[in-house]
Amino acid sequence: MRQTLGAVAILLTVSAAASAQRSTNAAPGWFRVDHSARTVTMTIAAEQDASHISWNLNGFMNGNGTITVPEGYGITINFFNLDNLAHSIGVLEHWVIEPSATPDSIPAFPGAVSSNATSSTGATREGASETITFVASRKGRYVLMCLVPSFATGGMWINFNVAPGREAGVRDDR
Ligand SMILES: [Cu+2]
Repeated sequence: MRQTLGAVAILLTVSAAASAQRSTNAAPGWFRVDHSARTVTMTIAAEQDASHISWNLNGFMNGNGTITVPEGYGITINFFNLDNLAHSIGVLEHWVIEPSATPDSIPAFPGAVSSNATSSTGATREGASETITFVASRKGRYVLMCLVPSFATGGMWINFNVAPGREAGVRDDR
């Protein structure tokens, strides 16, 4: 398991450097789209940033990144917790004004939330991983976030768009 997590950390570091361009969709190493199979597979890590102050998802936080997937595609999110607290992952309806400190655990699509997602003790633990799969069946604006209370308000959320057509990628607004 340690070797697996180490490989993920290296992959994320390399892909972050390679996708430094701003405000355009990119396909970093942790994001794979297969248009013939109509699937998108991504690796998302919960971790601390370089200053070890804030929580983030693949280095993104507070909506400064946007994942776009095509409507109707099967989505697989391989979630790794590289932090020392329990974290979770889920796709929820986009909030109207600001993130909630106590989000509900109702995903936007069946299956689009990790287990015990709102529990600060029962969510995905340090060093653990979980895979969620769902069909992005409705176009629209959603959020990919940690559902542990107060973590989204602490930064652990990014935008998750389901677009009509074949648009797919990751936009970096950091
Ligand atoms: Cu979290």
